[in-house]
This record gives sequence, C-alpha cells and structure tokens, in this order.
Amino acid sequence: MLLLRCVHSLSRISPRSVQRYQVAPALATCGLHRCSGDQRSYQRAQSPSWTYALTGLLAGTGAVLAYGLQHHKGQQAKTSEVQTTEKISAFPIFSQEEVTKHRSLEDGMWVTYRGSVYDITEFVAMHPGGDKILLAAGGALEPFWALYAVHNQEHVLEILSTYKIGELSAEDVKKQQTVKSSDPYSSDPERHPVLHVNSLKPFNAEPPPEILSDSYITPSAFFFKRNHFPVPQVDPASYRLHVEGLPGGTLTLSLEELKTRFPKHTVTATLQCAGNRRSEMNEVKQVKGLNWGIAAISNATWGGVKLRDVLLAAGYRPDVAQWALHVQFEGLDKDMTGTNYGASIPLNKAVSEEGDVLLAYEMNGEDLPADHGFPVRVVVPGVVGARNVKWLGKIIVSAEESSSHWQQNDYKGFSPGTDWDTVDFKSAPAIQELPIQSAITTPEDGTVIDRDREEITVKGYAWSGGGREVIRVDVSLDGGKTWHVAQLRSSDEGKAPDPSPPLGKAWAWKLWEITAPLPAEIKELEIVCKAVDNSYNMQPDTVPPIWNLRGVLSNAWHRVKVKIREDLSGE
Ligand SMILES: Nc1nc2c(c(=O)[nH]1)N[C@H]1C(S)=C(S)[C@@H](COP(=O)(O)O)O[C@H]1N2
Ligand SMILES: [Mo]
Repeated sequence: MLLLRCVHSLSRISPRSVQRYQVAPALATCGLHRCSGDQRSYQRAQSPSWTYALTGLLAGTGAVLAYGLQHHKGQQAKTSEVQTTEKISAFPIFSQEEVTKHRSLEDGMWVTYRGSVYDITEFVAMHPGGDKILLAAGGALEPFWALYAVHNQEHVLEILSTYKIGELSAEDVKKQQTVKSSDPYSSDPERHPVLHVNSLKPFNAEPPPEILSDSYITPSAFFFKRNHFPVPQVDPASYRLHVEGLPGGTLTLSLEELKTRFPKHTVTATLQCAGNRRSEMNEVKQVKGLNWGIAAISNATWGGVKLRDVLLAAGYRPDVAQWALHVQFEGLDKDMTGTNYGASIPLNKAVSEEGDVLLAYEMNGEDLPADHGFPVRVVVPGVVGARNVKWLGKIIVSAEESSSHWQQNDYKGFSPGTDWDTVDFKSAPAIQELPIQSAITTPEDGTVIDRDREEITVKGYAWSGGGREVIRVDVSLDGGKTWHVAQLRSSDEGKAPDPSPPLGKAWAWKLWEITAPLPAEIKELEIVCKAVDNSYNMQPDTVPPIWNLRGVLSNAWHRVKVKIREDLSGE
C-alpha cells in the first residue's frame, strides 16, 4: 500500500535524479538516516497541512498527505544538520530553465521554494485528482503558498525538504538581470510558469481561470500581464515624475517626494483588459488582437497617492476645467522608434474626490512588481486597463486627449458591420468605463463529471465599469431555460464580508458561486452566467451582435459545457 511506503526510501529521491544528476550516494540513501522506520506513524499523522502546502488542493486527501509529518517530530535538529551538510556537498544546481522543463508526470514535476528545488513527481503520482498541484509545477511555490494560506508552514517545510533534489542556481535566485544581449526583452522579469502566455515578447499572459476565483485579491504573480513593449528598468533613486500643463509650470517629483508629500490611500480595484474574452469573438469571425481567454482581468489592492492631490499640488484649480478636458499619461516603456506608451482619461475623473484615481506605488502591500509598472503606475478604478498607465513618467493636463496610437487608433468599439476597409477610428470614442461583465471560472469547458455527484458547484467573477456595483449573477445549467441566483462575495471566505461600497464606487469585482442539483436526464450541461449591475445593465446573450473587428468589449453570457458520465457501478 502506497500509504505505508517509506517516503525516504531510495525511490523517494527519485531514480531519475540519481541517474541524471549523480546525486551523491549518501544522499540517495537518506531514507536510512532520516526515517524512523515506524511506518505506522505515517498513518497516524492527522494534519492536512501538507495538502495545502503544495497549493492547497487534492481535496479530501489531506489526511493521507500528512504521512510524512510524524517522523519528523523530534528529529528537527538532525534534519537541519543534515540539510546544512547537503547544501554544501551533495545537491546539484539547477537553472530555472531546467526546473521549468519539469511540468508533467512524464518529465517529472519540480517546484522551487526559497532557492531549493524539489521533485514532487511521486507525490503527485500517488495523489491523482490534485489539479492545482499541477499548476505549481515548473515554478515557484511561494505565490501558491500565499494564495492558499498555509497554516502550519514549519511542518510543511520539513516535509517539503524530504523531496529536495537540488539548489536553484544563484543567478536565478537573485534573478540577476545582467544578461547582456541585443534582445530588448532580455531584462524582462521572471514570470510564473502557470500563466498562459499569449505573447512572450512583449509579455502578455493570463492565469488559469480557477485561480481567479480562489482568491478575492489576485496574488500579483498571477495577476494578468499586458505589456506592449519590453519592461523598462527604472532606478527608483533617479526616478522622476513630471506633471505638466498647469498654471504653476512643471512639477517634478521623486519617488520619495511622492511617498512623503502626499497622504497614502489604498483602493481595491479590478483591472480588465479591453480584449478580455476576445477568443470568443474569434470563434464567430476572425478579429485582430491577442487571443485572450476569460482571465485578462484581476483584482488587487493598490496603494499610492491620489492623482487629485498631486494635480492640486501642481497648481490645478477649478478654473483649469474651463480649458482642460483630459489628463494624459506617458509610460517610460517605448517601442523601437522611441515612442512611449500613452493614454488619457477625462479631467473630471482625474480630479474628482470620488474618482479614486491613484498614482500607485504598491500592489497588494508590496512595491509594484516590474511587470505591473514599478515604481509608479496609474490606477483608474472602473476604467479599461489600457488607461492604467504603468511605469508612469509624465502627466499632462490638456485640452486634448492623448495623441497616442492606443487612445486614437485602438481600444475603440465598432459595429459588427464595420470591417478594416470601412473603419474610421475617429468616429468612435476611446473606451473608458467598461460594460458589465461576468464569466465562469470553474468548471472548465469540456469537463466530464459523474452522475452520482448529484450536485455541481459553479464559480466565477462579475464586475462592471464606472463603479457600478454588481447586484446579481444569474446562472443556468440548461443553456438559459431555467435560472438560479448565485451567491456573491466581496472578500475571502472566513473574512467578514465588506459592507457594500459607496454608491458609484464599486471598483472591485464580486466572486460568485452556486451549488445546484444536477438536472435529471441530461447528458450535457450548458452552464451559463450573466450579471446585472446597479443600473440594471445586463450582458448580451450572444457574441455575434457585439462582434467588432478589434475584438474588444466581449461580454456576452459566458457558456461552458460539461458532460455527465452516467453511473456505471451497477454493471
Ligand atoms: N506603460 C504602459 N502602461 C500600460 C500598458 C503598457 O503596455 N505600457 N498596457 C496597458 C493595458 S492594455 C492594460 S490591459 C493594463 C494591464 O495592466 P497589468 O499588466 O498590470 O495587468 O496596463 C495598461 N498600461
Ligand atoms: Mo489592455
């Protein structure tokens, strides 16, 4: 029985690594010096922390997974002693590239944690059904650890150490960006391999949808990333933000001044790319753009200063509104010709007390990650991702919108009848507030479930632009014939639910969930969701009437098909 197997036997260290990487013989027989030999102790162990350690899942098998726990008790000193020795003498060094190759049962499944490399292949093989552990494979455990809020971390660490096969190369640990090459993307930051990459250079990626509904606040590592150019490397010490166009002349602020001269505010806001769910438009008729699934949307808590406060310090007064209509933003990232990314928002959104527009230097309580605009980005709650300019270099108060390509000739909606021969970009306004949106994050399209389950749980997200609050999500299991009302939440389970946001300031999404009986005598479910906001805006039921040549604003009812496998147990 697998359960009774000594986890430190030779096979635990993985014959694969022994052959390939010449693990020192002393290590390969670590079972002898580390195991108590009392195999029954594995059965007695109760804590499910192991489960949650490696991404929290493998639902229901928690107790089983704790089998490695017991024998570590009382051996702590010895274990750390052994580890120290091993660090110096025995463990091979692996590059991140090598680790990333190990993402399947066939190739082996490796993860890294605090600079060490672990081969968890056997663990995964012994516990099929743990989808989420597959997500961590090939990459770092840290963000999953945070996402699935492991309690008992000490114990988990000890157990994890029994799966250790090597050290991550010092270079990769430091994520040194000393790569000298002509590739302008060579200094882009590391990214978590769980992300579905739509384009590598520039980097555009979205998380697996189920991750979105697992955490109200999306961990930064999993937050969708949408870059048009290489990530600029900005030295925080020499960083300067320029504010232009106001009567007082140009105001220049260092990062330090930005942080100390203005009060800090935090805002939890959802960002969504205009192209979220574009792939569904592509299925109707080809569109131009990155083929985003349903996860070009994420939710974070942003910390920074109010754009309003900075504009006031730069000389903004109400009479400025007599001639100025827009606030333009310029990023420090640029294309090969030296053109910076840029966009603008209406002046009234920028200066409104209620607008909550931030110049953010923090994301989820930490410095902004490089991919998300370090050291400063604009966060325009309720407004399309494209206006949330990252790596902010310049703010310009102006009578004109940004003249950038992204403001003028992109991110606009058109009739389904408009094609590339007839399109006139001047004829449509730039997208600002986004329409009502919702999607099903789990189950995934094409899932097969057993009839004997009797119930099905469906989860997803819902959000509306302009601070409009989602007030209801309807879910159907039969393609829209009958409907259930989903349960909404604005925080993580277990935490006290947030009070409703003030009217017009619902910047963050709601996660929703419903568990409903499986309809009898249906072989395939067509699960549908649609959300309603507090202006009673609703999603259109199908894609064709909202199809547009750039594939933006894709917000039709989301549909997912699930097959039901009939119970064969009687046969
Ligand atoms: N400077 C700069 N800002 C930018 C972009 C960019 O490429 N450069 N992309 C925009 C787009 S289209 C989106 S959807 C969001 C994505 O933000 P994220 O990568 O933090 O998710 O950033 C916006 N801000
Ligand atoms: Mo975007």
